[in-house]
Amino acid sequence: MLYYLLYPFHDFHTVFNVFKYITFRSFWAFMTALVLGFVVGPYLIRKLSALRVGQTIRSDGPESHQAKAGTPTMGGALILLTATLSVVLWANVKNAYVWILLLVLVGMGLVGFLDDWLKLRRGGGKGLSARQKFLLQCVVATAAASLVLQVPDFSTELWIPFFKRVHPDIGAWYIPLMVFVIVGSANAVNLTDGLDGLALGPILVAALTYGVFAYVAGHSGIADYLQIRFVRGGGEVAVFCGALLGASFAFLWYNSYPAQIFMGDVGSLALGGALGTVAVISKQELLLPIVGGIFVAETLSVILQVGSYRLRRKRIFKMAPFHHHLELKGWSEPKIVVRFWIISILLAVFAMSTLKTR
Ligand code: 57M
Repeated sequence: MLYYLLYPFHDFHTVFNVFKYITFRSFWAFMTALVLGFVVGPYLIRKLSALRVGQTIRSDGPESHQAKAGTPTMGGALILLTATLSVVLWANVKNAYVWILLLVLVGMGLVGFLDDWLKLRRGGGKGLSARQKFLLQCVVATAAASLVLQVPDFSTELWIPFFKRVHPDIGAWYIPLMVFVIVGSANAVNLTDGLDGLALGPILVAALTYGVFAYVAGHSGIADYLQIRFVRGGGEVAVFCGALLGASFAFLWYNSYPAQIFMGDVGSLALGGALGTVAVISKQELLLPIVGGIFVAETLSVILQVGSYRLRRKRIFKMAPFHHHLELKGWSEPKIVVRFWIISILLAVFAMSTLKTR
């Protein structure tokens, strides 16, 4: 919004030119969400505690988690609020991608909020059924995918990392692909969010990585040099990533071990869904399994565990997702979390390196 309010003044003074620059607005979107998060965070924690919006802990989890019962949850509402306000303030509000990203962030957040709220109301962790949750997520993802294909110049070519000349045009098949990526990443983050700060580390790394991808994809000169697909208007996605980064950093301040607040499904589904949407718009969705490798590994551990248990009545891990297996092997929670963050950073560095090797 500030872009439209203040950039026109550059005719009177060149200082207002800065509002044109995506790097400037991405940085201030980050700072705005960060400061808002620190200002509202403590109040929200007190409020959720007073309202007794406390996490119920399932009995079949690691024993150590029982001590977490009553931790304020649904804190993801803070991430959504601060990120959305910052995006509306600093992004180019006439850019369709910005509104599609906000649709997914808020839409997935509402699905998670409904699930969290029902768990609270019914007690004992009985939220939406898996089918209801999945269907609602697909509605949000399909709406977003359909809108992306309406954006002029959006290419339905699928760009494949490492292969510079292979980018088949998959046409309308892009819609099911986008739905798979958005719903898949939402649920992968949801599963990973099972230790204090565990999910936020990879989220921060991915938001920064995809912020860079979006910026270069939206810059025709750099996109051409790197031989990646130019996405007209794609640079604004970097402003969205900046806001997500600031909101998530501020939340991590309170979610770090020992957590004062959990994000709830309202946070994990929203962040995961938004991440998947950013990956598709910046035409780097096939790098998401690398950048979000921790999310993929955690989801795979669940699939393997459930599959093995159903087929062989035997478990592969002591418990799924994999972070619970490490807990039951005696790893401390902070050690698991920081090591997962380190792996995330290494994966992102590798993913960035593929930008040039085309
Ligand atoms: C998503 N949620 C955490 C918190 C957070 C089929 C099965 C794989 C389903 C899966 C599942 O859906 N789990 C729910 C993970 C939960 O965190 C809440 O949920 C939000 C995120 N969605 O924001 O509100 C618990 O995680 C802990 N936590 C922290 N710190 C944090 O910052 O300690 C969360 C955030 C919280 C808290 O204890 O209560 C979760 O784990 O439920 N179910 C599972 O993942 C369960 N695994 C399981 O059933 N394994 C089976 C196989 C057959 C799949 C097995 O291995 O035999 C685990 N989850 C729980 N208990 N809670 C293990 C059992």
